[in-house]
Amino acid sequence: MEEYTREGVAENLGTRVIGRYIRWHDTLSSTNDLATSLAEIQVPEGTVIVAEEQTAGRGRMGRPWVSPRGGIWLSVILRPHLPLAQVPIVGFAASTAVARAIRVTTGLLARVKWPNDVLINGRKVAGILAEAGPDGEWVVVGIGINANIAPDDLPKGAAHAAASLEELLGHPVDRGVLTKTLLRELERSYEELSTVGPMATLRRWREMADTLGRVVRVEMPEGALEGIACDIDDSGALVVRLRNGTLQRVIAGEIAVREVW
Ligand code: BT5
Repeated sequence: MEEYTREGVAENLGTRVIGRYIRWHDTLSSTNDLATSLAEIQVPEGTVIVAEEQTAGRGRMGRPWVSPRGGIWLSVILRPHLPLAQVPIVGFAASTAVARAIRVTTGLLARVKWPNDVLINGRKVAGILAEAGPDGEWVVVGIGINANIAPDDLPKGAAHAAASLEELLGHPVDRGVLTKTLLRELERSYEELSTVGPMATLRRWREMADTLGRVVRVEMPEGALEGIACDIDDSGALVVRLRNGTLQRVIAGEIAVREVW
């Protein structure tokens, strides 16, 4: 087992940018809180903040993220030189990196769900919270992976049943190895986005997508709709084909898969 410590993760990491500085904390309110304040004071790109546990972990739209000991809770500070409209693609690059790292480390078939969830057999094992500064000058990518967490310590009644990798594997996952693999995969995804561009990122995301081609119900701030999730467009919006054939772009919302119309 690789030790799950700052030194263990930093040793032979081999990345150029992601993880060149790693800050390790026992307890934080939220790694995204610390990372966003550090991003504002010009801390170098690629700095990673890890916490063994979070007391106020956050999801999207102010939702709580349950983060007890045993999980992987970290944030990465990025300074992407991307047009503002392409900043959301960073979240897609991150979710494909998380899914790949889980696949490589555990052999479990992790898939991505719009916008940035990671599911295994329809159960949520990881979530990503990307928060951008003014003009997209910095982006903090917060990643939560339910690594070694007992089922009783995960939330019940969530939109997607939560699961931990330990529960799905039947044994604990090596968090040191998984975190190293994750940082390497993130570097690869981020470099591809920065050099090749968003189309390459979105192509990878589509290959690992859980929801495309299925009937979904979308809950949005302005109401709900149902249709077939047919694609994501260049800006990362979900394209839904309604029953009458119209295509509708969804920028923010929750999707749930339905078996039938
Ligand atoms: C997310 O939000 O999925 C983004 C989660 C990001 C967490 C990381 S941990 C490191 C960094 N620091 C932070 O404070 N956050 C990031 P969303 O799609 O809004 O999902 C939130 C919903 O998932 C909640 O309303 C619950 O229903 C459910 N949930 C909460 N904790 C969970 C967990 N540990 N596993 C699975 N589902 C969970």
